[in-house]
Amino acid sequence: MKKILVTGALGQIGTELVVKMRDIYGIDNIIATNRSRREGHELVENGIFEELDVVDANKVHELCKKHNVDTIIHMAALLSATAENNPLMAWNINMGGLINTLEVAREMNCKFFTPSSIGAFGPSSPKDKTPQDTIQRPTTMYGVNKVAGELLCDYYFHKFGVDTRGLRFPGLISYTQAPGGGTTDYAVHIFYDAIKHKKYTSYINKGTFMDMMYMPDAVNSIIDLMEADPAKLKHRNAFNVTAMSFDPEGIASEIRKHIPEFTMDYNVDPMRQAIADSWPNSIDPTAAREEWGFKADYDLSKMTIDMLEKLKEKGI
Ligand code: VAH
Repeated sequence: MKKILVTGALGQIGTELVVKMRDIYGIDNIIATNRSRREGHELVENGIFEELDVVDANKVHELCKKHNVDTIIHMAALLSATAENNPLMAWNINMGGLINTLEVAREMNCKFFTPSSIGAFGPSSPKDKTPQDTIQRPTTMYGVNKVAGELLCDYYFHKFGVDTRGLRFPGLISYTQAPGGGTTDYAVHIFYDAIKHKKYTSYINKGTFMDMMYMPDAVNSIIDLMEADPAKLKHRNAFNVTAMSFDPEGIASEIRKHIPEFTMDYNVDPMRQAIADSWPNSIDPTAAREEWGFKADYDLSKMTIDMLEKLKEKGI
């Protein structure tokens, strides 16, 4: 990978991914793109930044040609809760953006990454240690987008030889850029409220277990997968990856080890609870471990320490 274009670069994953990739591959080799420019943002002011709405096929093509990219990291998409509130817009953006970027990858012979999600599984998928290869009948628009996206990326690999690779991400927790419109966002908000208010009201109910991962591990897994020997990949789109599985009570009790007075109550959001209930309690990342050496460095305890420390440094 020498010239890498990232879509959705100012999003929750993109923000940390671009910083890491600029550090590894050189600041002039990473083209950060986003639907809107945010003046003053470090990624906009330092390095190459372009405005790009991924539903504009011509603009996708124009920027990839202009910068002669050899790799596309396609992150721009609507997350599960936003998608469930706007299903047609989600289809247009999530699938329109994907086909536009895949087509340019085909024309320019680019390596290609886009994330899938545990949301690609549904109520009829095995709930615990969900296997890499199993039934995928999601009941959300986001899940439909992710399953269709996985199939489309595999198609572009088998039909056109595009080197497509993907990861089924769990909920991602980060302190740099808050997520927007996800179901697992509670696991980020809880840290901010614990520091600011010493209490949090969870919209996800107790006993609702979901896979989670700290953002540094997510960013490293994208880079490790993209650098992996293609001959070793039996799967491509997309690998199960996870670091931990917890419910709101689990993360609350870990936070309480550092903020003893922290309390939590519940005001369950029926829509996001229904989305969470349709997802696995835990997924099995064995294929990722065996095929390209996936590993996560942060467990719940280590992540909690780092999140609280970094958010306090930010002055939250
Ligand atoms: C969401 N954070 O909540 C995303 C993710 C597994 C969850 O796909 O929609």
